[in-house]
Amino acid sequence: MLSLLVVCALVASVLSNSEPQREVILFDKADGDNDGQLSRAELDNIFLAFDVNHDREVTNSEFENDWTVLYNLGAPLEARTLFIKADTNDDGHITDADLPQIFTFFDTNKDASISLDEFLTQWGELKNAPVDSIIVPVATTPSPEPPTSSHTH
Ligand SMILES: [Ca+2]
Ligand SMILES: [Ca+2]
Ligand SMILES: [Ca+2]
Repeated sequence: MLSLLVVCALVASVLSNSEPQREVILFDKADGDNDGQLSRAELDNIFLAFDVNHDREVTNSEFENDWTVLYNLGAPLEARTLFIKADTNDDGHITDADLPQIFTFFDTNKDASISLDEFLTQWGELKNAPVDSIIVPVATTPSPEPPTSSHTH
């Protein structure tokens, strides 16, 4: 009951601030146990929330669509920038393989949890980096071979 009161007080204090930043909202959503820190699992949830078909792979289009439409977090360009950076091994998907590096990126003081300060600072770094400094991998979507139909009537 006491912890519930604390949570209510926290929520009230957040709400009383004028227009909390989107990043703060995102952080609060991800902080499942409301301790003001993101654990590895909690950070993972941010990214896996974009995995609409639950195959534990987030594609660029899933990310961009969810970013702009579902969660209304910002512009498509911003989504693309974040995606390219979050895809640390440049294989075109955000998967479990990328998450340790993402966590390391945010946890600047290496105490195995991400504070709101760390999150906001590093998030700003991600967003403000010029996009054209990022090498965009060429999309290698294989064009489906037309079926060789042995069409005899
Ligand atoms: Ca937490
Ligand atoms: Ca990847
Ligand atoms: Ca930390």
